[in-house]
Amino acid sequence: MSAPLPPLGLQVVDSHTLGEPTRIVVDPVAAGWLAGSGTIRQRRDTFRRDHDPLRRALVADPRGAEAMVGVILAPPADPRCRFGAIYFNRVGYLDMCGHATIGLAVTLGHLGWIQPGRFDLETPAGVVVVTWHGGASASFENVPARRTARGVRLRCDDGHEVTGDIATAGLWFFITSDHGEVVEPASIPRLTARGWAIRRALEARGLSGDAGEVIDHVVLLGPPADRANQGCNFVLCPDGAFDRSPCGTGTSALVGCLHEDGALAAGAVWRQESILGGVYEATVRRDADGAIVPTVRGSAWITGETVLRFGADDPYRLGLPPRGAPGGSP
Ligand code: PYC
Repeated sequence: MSAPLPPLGLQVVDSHTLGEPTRIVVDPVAAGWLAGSGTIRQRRDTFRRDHDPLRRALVADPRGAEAMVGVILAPPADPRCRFGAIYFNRVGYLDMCGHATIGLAVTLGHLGWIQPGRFDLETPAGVVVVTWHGGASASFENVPARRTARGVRLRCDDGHEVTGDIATAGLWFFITSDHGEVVEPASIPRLTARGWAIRRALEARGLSGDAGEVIDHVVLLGPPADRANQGCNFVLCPDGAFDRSPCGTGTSALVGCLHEDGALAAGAVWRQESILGGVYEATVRRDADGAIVPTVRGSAWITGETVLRFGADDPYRLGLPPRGAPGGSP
């Protein structure tokens, strides 16, 4: 099969959630890329098989940006849901993304496609309950948070030892306070290097999610810069960029661990600061099965309503080639 090409023009709405960029494809042509039967997760997998080059066309250089997460909307399979969505970045797909879900709610509100209130969203990770509070404010009740390993000691290839937890809340995380770095903007290159060393150590130990998923997000915790908040984080994402926001799924996984440790009561608010100072407010509740269900609230702002152009003679209409490929970029 020949590689799919993007249409000559494609409508998108861009936003940032506390600095972390999201690109929502709102062009009706894109729903056709996810057409067919099956769950959003199954249709995402078919998109990956048949249309993957479109992913980099949308979010990699020169049209996208490092750290950008793209979202394509599609009709849900789950009758409870109003929308379905898939998430992706320059290097692959995300089963769920918190900052992009907040960006999605604000974008749908901006377009007049929703009114303030809640709707159910089918994601590859499961059903997420999204609330647009009006203006820039939105929240999502995530899929349950689960810790699968506690106090995991890793020896990194730079000789450093760290101890942390493996947890999930739509994505997989290694979460640690014991990393030996100062969590502040001046340390971002060191924190990035520490995050990669932890990822290599996880891989070397064969540690993964419970269905073999790569633990591809690393959360390094530190004290907050603002005493109104409870903690600060640096989150290394799979494409090597750091999350400019406090990471919606990472905050979900963290509050799940805190609740299990007895450090956060159900309903109490945890204010999670990002390395850049943006704040998410998170709470947890226990559902009828005892699962820990996190809710995260944050803010997003529209940055552009654009028609992306993919000229037929543009050598980079599918984005710059990936890292490691000839002429490639990160
Ligand atoms: O907010 O969940 C999140 C997220 C994941 C990767 C980047 N942001």
